[in-house]
Amino acid sequence: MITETFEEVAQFSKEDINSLLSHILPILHKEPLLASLPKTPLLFVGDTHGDWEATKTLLARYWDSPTTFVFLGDYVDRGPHQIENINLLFKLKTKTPNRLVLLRGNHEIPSINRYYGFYDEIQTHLGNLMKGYWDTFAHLPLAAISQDFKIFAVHGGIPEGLDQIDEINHLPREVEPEHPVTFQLLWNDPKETLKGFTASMRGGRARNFGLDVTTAFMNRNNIDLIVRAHEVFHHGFHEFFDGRILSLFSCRNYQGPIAGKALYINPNGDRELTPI
Ligand SMILES: [Mn+2]
Repeated sequence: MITETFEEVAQFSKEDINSLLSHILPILHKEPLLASLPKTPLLFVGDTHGDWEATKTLLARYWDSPTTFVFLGDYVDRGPHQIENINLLFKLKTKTPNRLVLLRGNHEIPSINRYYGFYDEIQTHLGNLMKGYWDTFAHLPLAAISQDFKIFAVHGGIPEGLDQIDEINHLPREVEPEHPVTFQLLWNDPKETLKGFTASMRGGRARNFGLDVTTAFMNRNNIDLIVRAHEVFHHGFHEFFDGRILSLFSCRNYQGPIAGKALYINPNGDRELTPI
């Protein structure tokens, strides 16, 4: 029963977490940075930011079916149960690595954790464990591809300078992402009415990207849909570029209530937005 894992994670000691981090690292290390999704039903989940009730609700709803879960990153910072949220996902990844894919978000980065809360949560409640989390974050996959459903999944968006998506497998595994392609996969945003790539309000090396570069990327990589997260939408989702991109937000509170959504893909490839 998956609820037993929920209860186990809620009781974790510092020693349990140290053990978990030592077990997950070799599993992630041998998996590629571009995850290949199996031909099963898929559930895509957007930012959860410590809303482990949302995470548990979605896991419990689909766990007893042959669904593969694709979490799109941003598990920690900001929300009320960041530690339980990330530990639950890491625990399930170690127990059943083929059941879930945990993409890296821009909040699975040391400089961001120091600013937005996860570092303080860990230091306050558990002491010196951050290196273990940060080493693990560096091994999370940066994107996922479903060849069967022609879906590309990523936390932020398409980056400038990425021609073929399997080039993602050659990116370095960096604790603090410096490679411009890695950085942009985690940080970029689509913008209607824009052409090409332009500077982003998010600063740094983040970019906004337009319909033209999105269409070109999808055509040369044989993609029908890009699923991403990274932006707050109060109905839990937003479509960009005539439905070429679906943005998901799956936590239920973020500076006010959110009607969080996840995306379920059934075996025929039909899409269904599921409330949390
Ligand atoms: Mn984000």
